[in-house]
Amino acid sequence: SGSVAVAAVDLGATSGRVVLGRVGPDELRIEQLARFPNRPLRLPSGLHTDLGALWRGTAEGLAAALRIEPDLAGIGVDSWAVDYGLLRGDRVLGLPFHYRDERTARGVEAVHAVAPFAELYGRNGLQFLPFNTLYQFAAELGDGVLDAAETALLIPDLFSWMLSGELRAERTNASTTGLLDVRTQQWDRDLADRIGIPTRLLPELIDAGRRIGSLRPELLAEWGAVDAQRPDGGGAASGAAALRSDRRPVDVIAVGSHDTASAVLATPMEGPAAYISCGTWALVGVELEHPVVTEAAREANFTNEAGVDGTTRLLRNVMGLWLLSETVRGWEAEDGASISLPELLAAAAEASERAPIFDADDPRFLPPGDMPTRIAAWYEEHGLRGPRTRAGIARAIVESLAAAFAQAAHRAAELGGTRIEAIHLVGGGSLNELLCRLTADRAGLPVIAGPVEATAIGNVLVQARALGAVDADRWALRHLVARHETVRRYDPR
Ligand code: LRH
Repeated sequence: SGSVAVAAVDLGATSGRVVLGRVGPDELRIEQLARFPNRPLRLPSGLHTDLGALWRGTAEGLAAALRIEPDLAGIGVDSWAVDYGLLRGDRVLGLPFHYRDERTARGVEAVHAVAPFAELYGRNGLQFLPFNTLYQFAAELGDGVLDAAETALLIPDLFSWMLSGELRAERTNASTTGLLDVRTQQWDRDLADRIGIPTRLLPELIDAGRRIGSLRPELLAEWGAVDAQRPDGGGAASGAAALRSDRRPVDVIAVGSHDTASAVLATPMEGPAAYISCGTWALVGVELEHPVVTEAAREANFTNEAGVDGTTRLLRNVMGLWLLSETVRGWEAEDGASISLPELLAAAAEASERAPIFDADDPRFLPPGDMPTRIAAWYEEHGLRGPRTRAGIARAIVESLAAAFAQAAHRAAELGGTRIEAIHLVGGGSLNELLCRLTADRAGLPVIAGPVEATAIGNVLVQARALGAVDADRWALRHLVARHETVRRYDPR
């Protein structure tokens, strides 16, 4: 049929998943095979990512993929941006830091002392976010660990290496480090040198759609891919799927490894539109052919991230569902019982208590911890009466997010010199009806919500195209998404 089966490993801020995708010229089917929590670890050194838990979940998901689809042709990995693991030879040096770890403040100071933000923006085109990789590196300078490392790999590159043994830096995610030149799309070694970041840490760059390597044979063997012909294979006896000894290797393929790059690729835009990729973060912007590195864009703190196929995402990070999830997490701890999000949102939709909106992007909301208290403090400092009830607080959060979304979408269009007729909202946030409705109302534009799994779909599509199962530019890929996924439209009132 010309269709191909591939597995997407999609690691998000709160959970990771492995998705099996089947793609052909008129086929796009995805099936979630594994979902596992991603919970940061608070250690003496700070906040870290639980690499072991993510690898175990990935391994179990990929083993399931190989069981269901012995002809699995490709694996692609995407995740949140900016974070990295350090390698010396084939050893991972400790657990990656989590970008919400507050050590980065040190790094910001150190970097800006050498290269002020205005200069950085001219070189890397990135909005200021205190956790951009270059600040994280700078915060680690002097504690000896970077000195011991030979290579730094962003999280998806780290997983691709664990899968294939190959060291590469996929470009869309490399563009979030602050060390990629926004014009040449090459490492800015000169900048790294000036900050004191060893340039040997920066691996060879690779574009989405290129093959990284093959799945290591020992993993293929371990994940149930037993050769039934071999007497010790035990394929039939153990019930494991038997793989032919002439089995083609499984390709590990570079996808838009920055989750936002994959999500935007699979956003079913068909005309002039803005997108909001809304999960823990909300990334609000427009897709362009070229970066916009102007003073206006810098002052509005808009970023130019690299997209699949050489595109630019001119966007802003808005705090996203983090505000809500961290609030709920606090209440749950207080109650010692879990809270139903749909019920909370229903109460928020009906809430009689209406507070003014607050600045969802205030940096105080970045670290984990007591969110309602921080929100209350914001209102107090601004001489405003904040919400008191839980429904009222949830309403204020959603209302404030919607306002920030609407503003960022219009601003992106203005800065990018494009028109927008609709806003596409993809990711987990697309299930939040109140958020979609309020965004449409505030923006005065229709919001088209879905697909929820845009990131995994974007991952799968790039692999399928690399393997020759579809021959399509990004608009044709989006059209495939539009034909096979259902979306929901919210018209502004
Ligand atoms: C969204 C995301 C975002 C980054 C943040 C660290 O998951 O990749 O684009 O800014 O995580």
